[in-house]
Amino acid sequence: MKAKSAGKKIWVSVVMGSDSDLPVMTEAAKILDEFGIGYELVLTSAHRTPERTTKFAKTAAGRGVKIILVGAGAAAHLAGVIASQTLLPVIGVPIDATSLRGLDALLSTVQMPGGIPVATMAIGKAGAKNAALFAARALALEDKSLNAKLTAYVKKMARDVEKKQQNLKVL
Ligand code: RP5
Repeated sequence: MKAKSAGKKIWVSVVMGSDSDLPVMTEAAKILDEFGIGYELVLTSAHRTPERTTKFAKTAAGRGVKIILVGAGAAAHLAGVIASQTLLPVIGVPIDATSLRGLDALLSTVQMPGGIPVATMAIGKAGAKNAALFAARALALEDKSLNAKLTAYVKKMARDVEKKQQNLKVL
């Protein structure tokens, strides 16, 4: 899968620790596509490619990236390791990759020691989707057209619930 934002400025890095995380992190990419936000997909591991991870973290801001989304499973140190090497905001997505079903990744990602923040989303696809929406909300602070798209998105969700209410039937 390639980022579909060719020609756009890359504002968001969607990072993952393994290509096995891609089915989950695709949910983030879909939202960024929907909102027309330029992004890149980056594969790097805190444990298997520590130097590559450092190089990515240290160069992201200089390349114009504004927010980093990080999906990782198991002993998921990737978001914290990246956050320790950049001042960009980092949003972590715990991935369900082991027999602990993502609880390991959730605790590894969320329990950062004071001083290095990682905003941590829910485990799995909902977390990946919300990570992108959270990034969109942050970027919308300085982008009126993005703000309008988010407003429309939220209104459509509410309309969809109303429609579902009308179609509720006892099974
Ligand atoms: C983590 O280990 C990755 O983020 C992935 O979720 C998990 C398993 O990786 P693979 O063994 O599938 O490459 O570093």
